[in-house]
Amino acid sequence: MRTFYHDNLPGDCRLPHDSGQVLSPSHLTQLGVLYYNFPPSSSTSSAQIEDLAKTRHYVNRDEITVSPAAMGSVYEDKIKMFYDEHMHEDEEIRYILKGTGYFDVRDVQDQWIRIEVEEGDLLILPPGIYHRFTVNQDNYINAMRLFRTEPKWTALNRGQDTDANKLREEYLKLRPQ
Ligand code: KMT
Ligand code: NI
Repeated sequence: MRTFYHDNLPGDCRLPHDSGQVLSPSHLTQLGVLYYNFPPSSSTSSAQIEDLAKTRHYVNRDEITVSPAAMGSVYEDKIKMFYDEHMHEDEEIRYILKGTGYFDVRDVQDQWIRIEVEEGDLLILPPGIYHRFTVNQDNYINAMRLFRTEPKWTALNRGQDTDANKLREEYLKLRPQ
């Protein structure tokens, strides 16, 4: 995983958009973003995933592949959808099994922080944080999604409604200003 400020320049979201301003993991901790690395090739990884799932009460999981081969004609639409800024009322947990991608999250100044994820990275975004996702120019990521019995993963696109969202307000209360 590598974390840096997005350059905010126009152009395909799949480009690196690396401003050159690298950020330390503590920046993510401040925002309530948690990060682990469990290499899929390591013999201890699956037990560590089970542990985490148990502690955080994730009882279900599935797998998603974002690629033109897996998604066919809806691929470009999906890419656009994942990249619409939004929040969720539940945590968003992604364990990267293969491939690479970028999760962008808003910092306290509302600037985009880009988190480059690769195989073995596990990212937990807290409920209420504004974020978006894209693959990079390799156009391939395969990830495990963990969830509780009733996942509230509906993407709520940023607007007046989400600014007044209870989970969003709770998130802001927890986050240092
Ligand atoms: C999401 O919620 O943005 C996704 O599931 C994207 C694919 S997971 C890396
Ligand atoms: Ni999301």
